[in-house]
Amino acid sequence: MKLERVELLHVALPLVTPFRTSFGTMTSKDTFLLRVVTDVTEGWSEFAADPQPLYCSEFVAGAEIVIRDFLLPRVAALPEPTTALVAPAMASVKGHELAKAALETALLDAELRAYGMSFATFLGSVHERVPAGVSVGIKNSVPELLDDVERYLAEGYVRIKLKIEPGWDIEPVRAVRERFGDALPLQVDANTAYTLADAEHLRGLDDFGLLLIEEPLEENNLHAHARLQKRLATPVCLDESIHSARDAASAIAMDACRVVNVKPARVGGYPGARRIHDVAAAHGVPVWCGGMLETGIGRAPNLALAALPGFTLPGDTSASGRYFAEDITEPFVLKDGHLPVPTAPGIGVDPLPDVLARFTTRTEVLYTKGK
Ligand code: OSB
Ligand code: MG
Repeated sequence: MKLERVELLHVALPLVTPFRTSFGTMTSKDTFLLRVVTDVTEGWSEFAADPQPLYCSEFVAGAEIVIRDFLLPRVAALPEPTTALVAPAMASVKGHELAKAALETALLDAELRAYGMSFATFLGSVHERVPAGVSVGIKNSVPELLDDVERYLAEGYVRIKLKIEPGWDIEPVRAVRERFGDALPLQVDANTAYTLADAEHLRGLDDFGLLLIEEPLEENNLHAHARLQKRLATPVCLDESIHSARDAASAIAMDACRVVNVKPARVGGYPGARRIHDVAAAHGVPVWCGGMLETGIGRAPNLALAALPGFTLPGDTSASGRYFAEDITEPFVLKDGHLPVPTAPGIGVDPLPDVLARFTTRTEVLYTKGK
């Protein structure tokens, strides 16, 4: 497999409803897709972060530079850009896991398409469909939140995650429990909005039988999360703080988390995500697949990952319609609360050319062989 061309397509897809978290409000998914062309086939991926570095330190414009100026020259110098060689070739560039994940995933897609092998087979997935949870943003009022949760439950979602922040935590959780009962699988995500000084307040959440509280404290502060876990019955789950299997091993050893949210992009790609799954499984720690409001291009391989045996909790892998009126692939549709794991070669989906053209705002050629 020879690398011939790499294109970057900026896309902007309006969200069906604004998504508010403790770090900001998103009204559209603005990111880029990578299209790699080899002498055999092509491959696609989606950069997972946003135009602003508010969820994580990486952002769209920065990632474009990192891929073009630092990652691609290293990958293009390889005899073949196969997955086994690509990650080691990029390793001398510090950090930038989401940028690395985008390039690695597009190349892996091309490689697997050449073999006729799906992501699910490559990763070792064991399920044909995965249960779907939904992440519900911060709302202006509790009645508005209850209406949204009711609608998602009517659509079939099997687990609800509420975004929380100081001033929007105990009250919405209590209201959802009162309205929908104790049996509803329910969890919360603070996206780093609290400090250890809030431990007593967060202990108030222990009354509600939550599955977990996700990333309550600052990113990468495993020590503080371990101290908080000592004071909470609710399992702490880490998202932002886990960038590698080593991080997962440290966090589990310190009891800084009892659950891990695995986002392939945040950990540098799918092989890295698989390693976190393996480390967690070896410790009996459940994992689930997070999301970044991906289009179908990013969602498809996430569903394959979510079908690994250690993904024992429902993920944030929701249907296309939860995000977009129109997706750039054939839409993922919920059936009995589940989404199908793609079976076609590679990521298993392709952009719909006319829809992609309509949502593309700018295209850059990052690499052409021989130039
Ligand atoms: O913290 O899990 C998060 C979306 C964007 C950035 C960070 C997060 C989220 C979500 C939604 O919670 C996940 C999804 O539905 O894709
Ligand atoms: Mg999160």
